[in-house]
Amino acid sequence: MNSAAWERVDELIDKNQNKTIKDYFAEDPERAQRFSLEAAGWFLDYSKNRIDAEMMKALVKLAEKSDLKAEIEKMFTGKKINATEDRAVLHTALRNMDPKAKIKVDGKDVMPGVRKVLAAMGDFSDTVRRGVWRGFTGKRIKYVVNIGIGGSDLGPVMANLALTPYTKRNMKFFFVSNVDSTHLAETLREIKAAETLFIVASKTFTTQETMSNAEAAKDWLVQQLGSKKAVAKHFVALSTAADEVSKFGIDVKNMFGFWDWVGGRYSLPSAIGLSLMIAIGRNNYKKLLKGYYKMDRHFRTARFERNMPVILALLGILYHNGYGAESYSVLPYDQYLSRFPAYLQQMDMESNGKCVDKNGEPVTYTTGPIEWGEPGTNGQHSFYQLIHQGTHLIPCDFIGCSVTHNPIGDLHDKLMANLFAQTEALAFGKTAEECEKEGVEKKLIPFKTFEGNKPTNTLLCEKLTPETLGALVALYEHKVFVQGVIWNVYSYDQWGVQLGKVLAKGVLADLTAKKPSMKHDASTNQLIARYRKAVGR
Ligand code: G6Q
Repeated sequence: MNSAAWERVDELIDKNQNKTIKDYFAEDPERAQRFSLEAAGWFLDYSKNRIDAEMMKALVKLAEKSDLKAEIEKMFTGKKINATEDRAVLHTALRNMDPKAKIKVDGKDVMPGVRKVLAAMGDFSDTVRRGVWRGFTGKRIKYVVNIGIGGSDLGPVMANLALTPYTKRNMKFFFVSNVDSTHLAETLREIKAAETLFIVASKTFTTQETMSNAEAAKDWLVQQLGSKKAVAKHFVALSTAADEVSKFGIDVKNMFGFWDWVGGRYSLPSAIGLSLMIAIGRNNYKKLLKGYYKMDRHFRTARFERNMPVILALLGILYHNGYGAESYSVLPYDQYLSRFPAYLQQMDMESNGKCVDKNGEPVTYTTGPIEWGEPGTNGQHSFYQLIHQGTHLIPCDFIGCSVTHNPIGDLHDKLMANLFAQTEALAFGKTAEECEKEGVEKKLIPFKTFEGNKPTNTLLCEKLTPETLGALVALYEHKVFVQGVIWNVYSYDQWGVQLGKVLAKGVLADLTAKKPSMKHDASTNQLIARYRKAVGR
């Protein structure tokens, strides 16, 4: 992190240490408008933060001194910024709607390939949705089961739920990820083999969980339909690994490809989105990409002072590095966005959960905040207490949509009233004097006083649509990117995840072998022995 630029931010934190968000509002009547902006269908009000114009200037300087502008261009133009894997990072190419766009990786334009796969996905999803694609026994497809994990699961799960109003209601969509057999078993109970399409989603097509579930699903299907030939009509693959796909037994003509420059957690707008495209149709899927693209363009072109992803990133860094806030919470006041915090968890924590910088040196500051959250108003009845009155500082992003898909009486007014009221209470709190005026008993005043001064951002869109969802995902993708640039870490590798993939193999051998090696530590050996005994080995 650029130390001179950071020092200035630190100085301002010291200078304003006795000022609260309330003070800032009292000082500047224009504050709400000054610290708000619109982009790609989203309105961001970030006025309820511990900032003033001077602090924003210092934060923008930090971005500039980190060469952010050049780094953004490197990403968009296909430079190999994922250096530890020697790969470009081009999820933005997947939703580039400019028909003339050319983006080269290793001298080759990637855009024709992107457009070709998108068209093939569109044609395929049309045939499934219209009942032209039939199962082995001639029945239409009614159930779609996406088998994948991590980046090959979380995006489709989140978006399928988020866009429920746009989904084909006479079809049912399932997502099997966990290698816990319960996940697959409970799904198989809900579906009929003759009417099911399994989508095996795996970039590498070697991930233990996905391949085990896919093999088990294949056995079940063959057994249910009585022929191996049924596989061709009930299995398709989403992958970068054609060899592995055909080894598994799926014809590569039923494979939708993508490329090594699409990271798992950024892969929703690639072939990995096929289950979503079948659910919402190719036109709505295009609108989703359009939303992504709008935010991409905003991010690439807006000056940092008016750049939504940059502002969110800088505010995050202010609290994380300046105030020691270890986590932040994302609180969607929209039931359809229930899985959005979980989706963001992977995007943020897998990307910036890094402790060495780009030179391989240990970082001297903290990186990678912990992201968590639940939809409102539910969270208000559980963990908000800690945000209001606990000892941790937890900056929050509140997300709301002005128009509901499901108007019932005044429920939506109440939902939004809660959202706005929470941000108000968090910022302004309640003083002892206010409690006294309300007639609170003297001995209870310390417990009923709210310090306030808790920072929040509020993101509002008119309605949750494919387009606004795409823009929202891109907003956070770019926020994470900016933070990675400022922390000078590689945001696009994930060696910790790779380690997990290897570790379990050695233990599995000891769980199942006739003569286990038992070469582990005493605790692990004990657990293995106990398990073996319980299952009779
Ligand atoms: C994502 C991660 C990880 C990955 C899964 C599944 O960025 O790399 O979550 O998506 O491990 O990998 P496959 O798609 O190769 O099965």
